[in-house]
Amino acid sequence: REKGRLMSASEIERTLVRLAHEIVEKNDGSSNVGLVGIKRRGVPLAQRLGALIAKIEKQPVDTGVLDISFYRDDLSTTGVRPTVTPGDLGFDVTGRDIVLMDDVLYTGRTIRAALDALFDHGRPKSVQLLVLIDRGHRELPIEATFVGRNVPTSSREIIEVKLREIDNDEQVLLMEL
Ligand code: 3GP
Ligand code: 5GP
Ligand code: MG
Repeated sequence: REKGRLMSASEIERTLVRLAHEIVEKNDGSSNVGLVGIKRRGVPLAQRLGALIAKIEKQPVDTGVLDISFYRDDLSTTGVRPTVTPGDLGFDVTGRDIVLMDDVLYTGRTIRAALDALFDHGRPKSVQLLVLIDRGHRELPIEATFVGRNVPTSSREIIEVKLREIDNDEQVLLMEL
């Protein structure tokens, strides 16, 4: 059941423009920055932010992909445990200031697994985290460096992130089970 729209297409676009400027500001430009999108919806976010930063700084930005699959884990409260499948990331992360990106931050388990995967690929100089939506309910000491929107949720609520590259639709909805 839909409870409301959190972001329209133009709000998503403006938020990404703001986040691109925040990344450039924090990293004193973009020359050592590398963007890494996590699995499905983190990937178009990384590509779009890469294009926005390239436009601001007038130089291309390395952009890569981390592939993460979910396997059952009966010990975890959600019934799934994020596990990482190795593969080519797209560029060498060693010595770089890496900005990991995902659509929604929830318990933090995906990010924990993504950090493991990232360090299997090399040794970054620093790792920052960007999420479009932080919905709270962390189960690990993980926080995002850059946040599109903080949305306090109940555990029965779900954020539906729709991106045109994947969903043929572009908006963020708050749903209730
Ligand atoms: P995405 O990462 O491509 O956006 O986790 C697998 C997919 O299920 C994710 O796709 C995510 O969008 C979607 N999803 C929606 N609600 C939840 C949720 O509460 N937990 C998890 N783990 N995934 C969810
Ligand atoms: P975590 O590992 O932090 O619990 O969950 C983060 C991952 O699960 C993200 O990759 C995200 O796609 C997915 N996720 C968790 N909760 C939600 C939600 O409410 N909506 C969406 N779209 N994805 C979610
Ligand atoms: Mg995701």
